[in-house]
Amino acid sequence: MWTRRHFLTGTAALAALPLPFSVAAASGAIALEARERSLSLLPGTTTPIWSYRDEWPLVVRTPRGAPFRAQLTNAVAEHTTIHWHGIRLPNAMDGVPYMTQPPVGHGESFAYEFMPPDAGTFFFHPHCNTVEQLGRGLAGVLVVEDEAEKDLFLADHVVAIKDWRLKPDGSFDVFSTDKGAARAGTFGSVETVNAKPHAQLDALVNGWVRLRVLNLDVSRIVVLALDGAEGFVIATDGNPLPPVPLKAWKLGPAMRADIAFRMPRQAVRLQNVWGSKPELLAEIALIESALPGIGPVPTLAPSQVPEPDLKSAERLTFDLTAGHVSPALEAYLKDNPNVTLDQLCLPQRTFWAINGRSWSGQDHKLKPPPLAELKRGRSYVFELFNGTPHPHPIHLHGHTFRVLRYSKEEIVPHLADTVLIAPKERVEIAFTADNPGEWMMHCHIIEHQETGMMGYVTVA
Ligand SMILES: [Cu+2]
Repeated sequence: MWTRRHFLTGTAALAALPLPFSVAAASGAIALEARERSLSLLPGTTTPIWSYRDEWPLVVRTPRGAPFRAQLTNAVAEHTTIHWHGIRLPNAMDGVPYMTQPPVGHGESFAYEFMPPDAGTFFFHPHCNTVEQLGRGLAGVLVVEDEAEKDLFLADHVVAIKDWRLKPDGSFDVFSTDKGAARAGTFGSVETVNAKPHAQLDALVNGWVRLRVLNLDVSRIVVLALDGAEGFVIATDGNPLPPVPLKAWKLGPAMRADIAFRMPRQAVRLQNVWGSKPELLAEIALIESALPGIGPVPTLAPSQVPEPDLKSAERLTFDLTAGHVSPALEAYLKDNPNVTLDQLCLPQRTFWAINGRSWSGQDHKLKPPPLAELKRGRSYVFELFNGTPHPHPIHLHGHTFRVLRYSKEEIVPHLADTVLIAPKERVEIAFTADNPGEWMMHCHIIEHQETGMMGYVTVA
């Protein structure tokens, strides 16, 4: 059998190695210093991004089931924390300021330590003033590796999608507008993949390629398709599933998909087919090889997420609605695009709600009652209904859920930590509430989160 190791002795060895900006966190704590650094995103300009290390995107690799330690030091002017998105970890490590830990002020430090129970593609980001902190670049990719997977793919590439709100001189523009926050989000002006217009990758002909695609943007939805090879979705939000042929796979903000394909004797393009014409996300160039072109799609071992008991599960409904913006006001704003809500002197910037309740704000200092109190060990079905005219990617902390069904669309049931819900769509997710604590549930279009589409559930 051809394995990655055979190639490490040959001249093509480099193609099989992880990307150069990967950091292995196998021993000791990885140092993450949140501070301003400079990155060129627009030709001839530099942007004062915020990042955790000198590399962007930062990719941290760590083994599954072994202690992972990260030391956050805050060298930015406001408080911050790190949320480890999608990792089933103890509540105290979840990185939600005021709720699970004190905020980490300027000059302060915080030690995160947990054992990632599942291998897969995850990421991390702040959970306060997120539209601005994540907007400025504070994010990292966390690849949890399983020993058994290491020879399955000859190329293993990260594809990190993130847009930036930049002025022509490379400086940051305002991160949020009322117009965007009250609708589909305020979009970036510069679209990037791995901080470039598109990612340029390579792979050995006939070798199996794994693309770890992450939507790190705060607003944009992409639809993945492959041109030049037959692709398969092999994991969703880090969780393996039996290979599903890739036709058009939707990723809202915070969602991930691992894509596998066998490298043909031609370049392969990963595209975003959301709009009217396909947009290039990544180009995978070929490296000649004498590999045989046979064998099935490599399959990953399933993650050890407890299966919910659907027969005994309690059913709870969550309605996603507009908050303080009435349909009449919405129509007025549409007709008067230059009028902002600030000019209308509304009491607070609250546009969205879950079950009629809005929890807005850039941090979580003032805590409302929970959306639901769950019993530890019990199975739940959450029915999420989107009564708004915009899609919402809803993220639940601390648990991985099974996406059971959509009311308006055929889907492949799969595991996820974030589920994208189209307008007027009703989605059912199920999970076992096995992780005690207070867990955020919110939209990951960050402006929606910060203007009301945010809540939490308790598990006790
Ligand atoms: Cu939303």
